[in-house]
Amino acid sequence: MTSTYKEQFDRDGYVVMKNLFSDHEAVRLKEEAGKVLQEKGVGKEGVYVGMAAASPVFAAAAAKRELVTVLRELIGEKVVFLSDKIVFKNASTDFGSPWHQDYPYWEGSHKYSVWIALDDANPDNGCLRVVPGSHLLGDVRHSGDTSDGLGFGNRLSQDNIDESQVVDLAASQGDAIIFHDFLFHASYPNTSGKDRWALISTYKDGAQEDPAYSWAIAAFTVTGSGI
Ligand SMILES: O=C(O)CCC(=O)C(=O)O
Repeated sequence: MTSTYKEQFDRDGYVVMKNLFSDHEAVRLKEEAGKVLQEKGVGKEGVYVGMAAASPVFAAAAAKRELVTVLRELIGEKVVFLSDKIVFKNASTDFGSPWHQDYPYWEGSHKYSVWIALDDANPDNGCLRVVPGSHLLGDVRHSGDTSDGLGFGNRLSQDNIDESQVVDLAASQGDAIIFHDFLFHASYPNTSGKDRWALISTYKDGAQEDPAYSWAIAAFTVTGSGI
């Protein structure tokens, strides 16, 4: 018997939704992201937070019906979208994200991030890497050495990572990976010279109290009426 999204999520700390967006929709999102980055004057930084605040195309994507159905299964009836960001890697911004958990960055109630491939992603161009089940270890924070300029002040130490347990999550354009904020995750650098753009949207259970996050300027309760 195949397990439900909820069973997989509770066991592994993540689930994969294949083809959440069609190729056509993913191309449209990438084009729109390019427009926003240009309007905002974003150059080589590699991360831009606040896509839904900048464009209704991303607010609609955040409320995509099939996604909201699964998020309700994982989170509960009142799913709140908080914010989203583009993490773009290309030939000139080829960083890999170091191993970390997301929880230390926002604390409060647990958050659920949806990593959406706007390009095919594989180990050569920077796909996501995870340690299945690591979300059950709780908050394992370490302050990281950020002298490499990549940010990520709350990193895991390499000693926390059992490489034999690591799974590379290659993804096709339009696939989505939903993951828990305790999940150990990282990504490869992009050594392919080709783009690897991803949209990462973050959600929470609206029934849980949280501080007023200054970055959640475009927050809304999702109804599943998006594209
Ligand atoms: O897309 C990536 O390279 C990873 C991004 C990431 O881990 C994060 O923003 O928390």
